[in-house]
Amino acid sequence: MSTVVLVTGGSGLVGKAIEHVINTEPESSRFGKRPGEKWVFANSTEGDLKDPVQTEKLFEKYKPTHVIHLAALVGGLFKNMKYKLTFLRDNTLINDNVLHFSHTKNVQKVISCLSTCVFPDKVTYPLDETKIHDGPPHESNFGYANAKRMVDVMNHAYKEEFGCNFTSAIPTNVFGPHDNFDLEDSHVIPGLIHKCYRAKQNNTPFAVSGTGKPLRQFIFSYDLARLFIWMLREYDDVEPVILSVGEEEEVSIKSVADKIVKTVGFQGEYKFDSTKADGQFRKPASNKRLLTLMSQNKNEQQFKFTPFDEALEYTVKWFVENYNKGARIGKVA
Ligand code: NAP
Ligand code: GFB
Repeated sequence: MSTVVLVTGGSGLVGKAIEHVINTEPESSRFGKRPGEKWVFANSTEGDLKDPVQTEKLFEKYKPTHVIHLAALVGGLFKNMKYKLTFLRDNTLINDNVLHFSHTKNVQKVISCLSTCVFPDKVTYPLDETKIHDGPPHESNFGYANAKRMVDVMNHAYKEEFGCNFTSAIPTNVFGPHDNFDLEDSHVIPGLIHKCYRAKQNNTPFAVSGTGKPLRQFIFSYDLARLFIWMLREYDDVEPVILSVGEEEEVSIKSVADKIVKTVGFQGEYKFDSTKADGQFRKPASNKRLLTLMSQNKNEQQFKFTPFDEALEYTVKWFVENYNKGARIGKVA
């Protein structure tokens, strides 16, 4: 039987990265396409996954054997703070429909995408896969985080009642080409790249939201894409896997902003707007389980993450080259 991999959310940051990797890695290599395999990258124009009728039609159209489920209402700290119910409801509906039709249409395997913000706010660090349900998530994104947490609960319930092979991946903050570079609603790296670029163009100050003190771990979207493909090929357990760089790679927002200033080549006034929220102070996650699992395959080399500075330079270059050619820059005054 042939393999059809349906990637929901295929037009987004992570979906585009998986498409890039699957089309550029050597065929049949660890992260490359396999013979006879068909990959489908669906976006919302193919069907609104909040709607069960449209979701069922998508599954009937492509008859996927495997699903990488990325589609979600996504946004940075400020969008999450503004639309808590919408994040909760839209993502709950999307996830319920995708898992329900994956089950009823006999999909062999589903990997759904969570986020390290699903973890409790008050918890011992580093985060690991055992701690997801140990307390409430940070209040800034409790709508999104609770909807995403429920995927792990559903995965276990689908396994226990129906024997489904559903699991989840938990990435840290992601960045790369095809990100959402909107000035208000985006995540910090694409938001600051766009703000810094505009400050340079317009000779205006570059304002970073918050104090710059919070810490984050960032993963380059192409690295994350490889890890999703690894999970699809080599991981068959319901328990989630954190997909992250090492704990020692945690960086402050200020240091990220400094690097963006340097990479964009901005030389004007640069300031922090501490009237704006900082969000969760930190959420360092351990990638120990990921590296242990990946190293079980003795035929393959150890996974190498792209150095942060290199990935940031690549992303800034992509943004500048695509600014007038379809990059998601949102509304610009
Ligand atoms: P993104 O760039 O905003 O892309 C979202 C994707 O979901 C798009 O393809 C979008 O389609 C699709 N989508 C949204 N609502 C939909 C709906 N109702 N029906 C069908 N498709 C819908 O997001 P991303 O950053 O790639 O995120 C991918 C996954 O990674 C998400 O599950 C997210 O929660 C997770 N994640 C992201 C980050 C991060 O830092 N970005 C961190 C951790 C986890 P259209 O293009 O047609 O709107
Ligand atoms: O990427 P971000 O929004 O995600 O980063 P979170 C927020 C941090 O960057 C805060 C600072 O400390 C902000 O004060 N920051 C500085 C900015 N300038 C900006 C800017 O221009 N835009 C943004 N967005 N932040 C999101 C969650 O949290 O991370 C989501 O809300 C999701 O649910 C995602 O899980 C991965 O790490 O704070």
